[in-house]
Amino acid sequence: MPERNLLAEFKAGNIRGLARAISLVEQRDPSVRHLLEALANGARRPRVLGFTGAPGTGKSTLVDALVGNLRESKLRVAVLAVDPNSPYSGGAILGDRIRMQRHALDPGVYIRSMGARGHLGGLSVASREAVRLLGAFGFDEVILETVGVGQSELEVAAIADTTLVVLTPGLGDGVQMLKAGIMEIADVFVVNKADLPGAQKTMQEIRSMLNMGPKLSWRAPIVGASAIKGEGVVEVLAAVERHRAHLEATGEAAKRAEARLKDEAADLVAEWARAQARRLLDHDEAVAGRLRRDRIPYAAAEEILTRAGGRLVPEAART
Ligand SMILES: Nc1nc2c(ncn2[C@@H]2O[C@H](COP(=O)(O)OP(=O)(O)OP(=O)(O)O)[C@@H](O)[C@H]2O)c(=O)[nH]1
Ligand SMILES: [Mg+2]
Repeated sequence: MPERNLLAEFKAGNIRGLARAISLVEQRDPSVRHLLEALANGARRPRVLGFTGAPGTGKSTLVDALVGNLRESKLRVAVLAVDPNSPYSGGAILGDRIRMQRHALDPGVYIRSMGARGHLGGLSVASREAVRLLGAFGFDEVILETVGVGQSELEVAAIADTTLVVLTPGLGDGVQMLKAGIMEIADVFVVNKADLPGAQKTMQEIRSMLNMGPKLSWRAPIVGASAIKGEGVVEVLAAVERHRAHLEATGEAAKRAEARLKDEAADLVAEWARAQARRLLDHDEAVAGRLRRDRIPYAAAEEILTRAGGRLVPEAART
């Protein structure tokens, strides 16, 4: 049984086992479930930092600097660069999106890219499972980097404990440069490339926007940084620590953990149900025939759910 070998490799701390497991997650291989269940006992959830922002704002450069900093505190760090524009990558490094090669030889650092295109759950289901695997493998911190396109920021925010939105000076006309929904998901704003002109103005604009918004118990700090010069990195980490302390102190951490688990369960149901629906629609004459006759999907959809009878797990997962 391949997954039993995988479990052994995993428990032995073999990084190739981890890489293989994440590839299975990417491919949505049902056997991963057994591995995750076997590893669940006593596994700690790592702390998850989400980095999002427009292309080229310097997320990877910043993450690279942060990793260096976290390593000085002896924390084991995994970086998951999720690219919503790429098809599932099978672990290949996506072009030059990952600028963290200097950590390549450090066994306390694991860097991995994942494509999310062509997967119906977006980046959510697979990234959550990858986070679980990384935690079970012993990483203390998982950094999730994703380009802010489509729904990806919201998806990152749903997975991360702390979400950092990375902006740069002069990206556009102030208020307009912030996509709808960003104010709500940002736990920390980073204005990177502060070595370029206009950083103060951008920070001021974000501040005004925050002032216009509702009063929240956590006011997202705005940190200026120049990742390329290594400036502001300590301040970014300090803001993250303050946010974490706030989550703990207010009981928000536990609430978010529960909400995340619910999201995860609901997303799995959706994924399994969709797979089951496709299978029946494509291969089951009764269901397909009903759809052809009705010319409207409701009764067929209901029949699929009834037929599933609580067994939506893909066939292969039951072996
Ligand atoms: N001037 C300046 N340039 C920077 C800074 N940080 C990053 N850059 C440059 O900005 C470009 C993009 O950096 P990345 O770190 O790849 O940006 P990214 O946000 O990860 O990019 P994507 O993953 O493609 O969205 C590179 O040429 C970096 O050298 C900075 O603090 N100042
Ligand atoms: Mg990048």
